[in-house]
Amino acid sequence: MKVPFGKGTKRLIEGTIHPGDKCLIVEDVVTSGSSVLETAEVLENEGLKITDAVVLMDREQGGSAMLADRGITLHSVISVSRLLDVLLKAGRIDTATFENVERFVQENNTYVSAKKNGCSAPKKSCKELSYGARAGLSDTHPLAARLLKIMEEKKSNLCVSADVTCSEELMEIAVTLGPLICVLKTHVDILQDFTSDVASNLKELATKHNFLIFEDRKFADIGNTVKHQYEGGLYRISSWAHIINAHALPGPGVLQGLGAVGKPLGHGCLLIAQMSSQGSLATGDYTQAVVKMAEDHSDFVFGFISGSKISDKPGLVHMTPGVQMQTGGDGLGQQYSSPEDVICTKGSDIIIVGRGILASPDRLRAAEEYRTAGWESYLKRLSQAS
Ligand code: S5P
Repeated sequence: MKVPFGKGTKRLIEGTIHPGDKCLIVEDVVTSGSSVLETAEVLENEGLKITDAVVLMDREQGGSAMLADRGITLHSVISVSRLLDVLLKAGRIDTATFENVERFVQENNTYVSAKKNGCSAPKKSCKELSYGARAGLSDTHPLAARLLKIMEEKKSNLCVSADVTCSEELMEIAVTLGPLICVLKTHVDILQDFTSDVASNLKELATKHNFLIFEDRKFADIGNTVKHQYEGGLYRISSWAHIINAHALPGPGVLQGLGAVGKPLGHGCLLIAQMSSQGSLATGDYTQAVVKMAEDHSDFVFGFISGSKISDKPGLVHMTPGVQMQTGGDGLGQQYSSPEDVICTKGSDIIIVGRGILASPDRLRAAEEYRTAGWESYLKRLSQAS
């Protein structure tokens, strides 16, 4: 369609045209959608109406959203994420290949819908907002705003994962590393000696050193059960944790149950959209469905546990576990990426570091190294975007 044919009438479009007729565009592959759009413009100049296009493969790099904003619905036989899912399930590609291609697709999405994001420019020219600027946006959840402000004030996008089994050690971590971190993540159910004093001491230290407490409970049950698990039992999590997380697997009921307890207290929830462990099933269509669930429950969900940035909404916070200076694994399925890769390349906001710091003979020094690495990667990302 781009140049006149060498044969026949040498016109761009051959045959009889009745202005006002509908015309369907058929294409093999759509990436940015520009080729379909160019074709549509030529046809529309001849008086034809274009409302739909059929494509064999949607590479999901912004074409569908761009065409939708221009009134053309794209129908694809298969999408790249569906293809990846099928290949992974059939054992034709491994998890690393799956994740590399998925990341490539996300990072090379060329379009941000004007309707969804209030920005009609191609994604790459949209300005990257600072943590502080995102804190001030009107649709940022108050807890996300508080967290983003802490990050800006303390120049820290480091969350320490305090996976220890003794409460004295937990307190020592909070006292020593508190000034360097934006979030302290706990697994309270691995403590051998939990008492309510642990919770109240943690709360005091969080106020003193200006960090938030995140209980990594990974709720994943029906609404009524998670409501009890969050509010009651031995740990009374809702009385001391600012942040919790949940799997989206049970459906929105899990958020209704948790929200009934957490919302009146001003707490917030992260949805687990991807996991750092090898062979995780939280990929592709599942991850996309989690993003939608988060966006539909923005009065309680303020972000994600994910390997990379998966939503363009600047009010949502992305927290990434599986971080160490040395990439590799732990022999039990954990997979590590570096702070620079997570923050700068994958566009996440917060690094979650456990054994990278806890296993060091000098935890304070290690935490400072991770804080610096995370913060410098964030500054690099900002400077690359401007
Ligand atoms: O996908 C995930 C999600 C989480 S919250 N992968 C994870 O590793 N985590 C948690 O992050 C995990 O439960 C642990 O508390 C921490 C990672 O610890 P590390 O020692 O491997 O850094």
